[in-house]
Amino acid sequence: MNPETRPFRVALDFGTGSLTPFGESLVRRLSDMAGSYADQAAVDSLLACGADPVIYRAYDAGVPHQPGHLIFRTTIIDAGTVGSEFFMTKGHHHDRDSAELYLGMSGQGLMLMESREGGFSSEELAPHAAVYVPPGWAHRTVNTGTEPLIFLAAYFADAGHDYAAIERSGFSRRVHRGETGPELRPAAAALGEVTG
Ligand code: S6P
Ligand code: ZN
Repeated sequence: MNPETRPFRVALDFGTGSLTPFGESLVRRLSDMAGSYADQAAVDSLLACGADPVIYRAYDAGVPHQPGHLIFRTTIIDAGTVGSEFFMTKGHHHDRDSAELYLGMSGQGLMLMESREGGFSSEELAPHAAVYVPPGWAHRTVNTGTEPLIFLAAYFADAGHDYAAIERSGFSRRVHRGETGPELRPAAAALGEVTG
C-alpha cells in the first residue's frame, strides 16, 4: 500500500464521462484497433478516405498501480458502426485473474465475456446496472445505442492487462446492427456475412 495516498474524491459527470480533476488517459481510434472488426473492407475504406474515427476514450482516477489499491476509470464509447458491427473496445483478459465491476452511467451497451475454459456470457450495460466480471473472464464492451456509452470500471491495481489473446482470436460472438436491433452473431458467421 502506498502510504502517501490520502483519501480523495472525484467529480463524476454522468453525461460526458469526465472524471474531474483528471484528463483523458486513453484515446483509441479505428487505426489503433487493427483486426478487431470483422469487415476489413469497411475498415480499409474508412481509413483510405481519411476517416479515422475515435472509437473510445477513458479517464483514469490516477490511483497507484500497487497491490491493495483499486483502480477506477470511466470509458466513453462513441456511437457508430464499422460495416454493420457496432463500435466496441478491444477487450482483454487480466494478467492476474481477478474480478472487475462495471457500472453503467449513460447510453446503452452490451458486455461480452468469455472464460478461459470457453464459457460465454453477455450482459446489457446501461444506467442503473452493474455488471460483475468474475476472475478469468475476458471482457469487451459494445455500444449498441445511438448515444455515447459511458461506464465506470473498477479493478485490482495489480491485475495487469493482456490484449494478445483477444488480438489473436477475438471473441466467439460479435454484435451487429440487425434489421430490428442489435444482433449477437457467431464470429465466424459474422465474418462470412460481410465478406461473402
Ligand atoms: C479495465 C477495464 C476498462 C477498459 C476500457 C477500455 O480493466 O476493463 O477500463 O480498459 O473500457 O477497454 P480496453 O479493452 O481497450 O482496455
Ligand atoms: Zn478489464
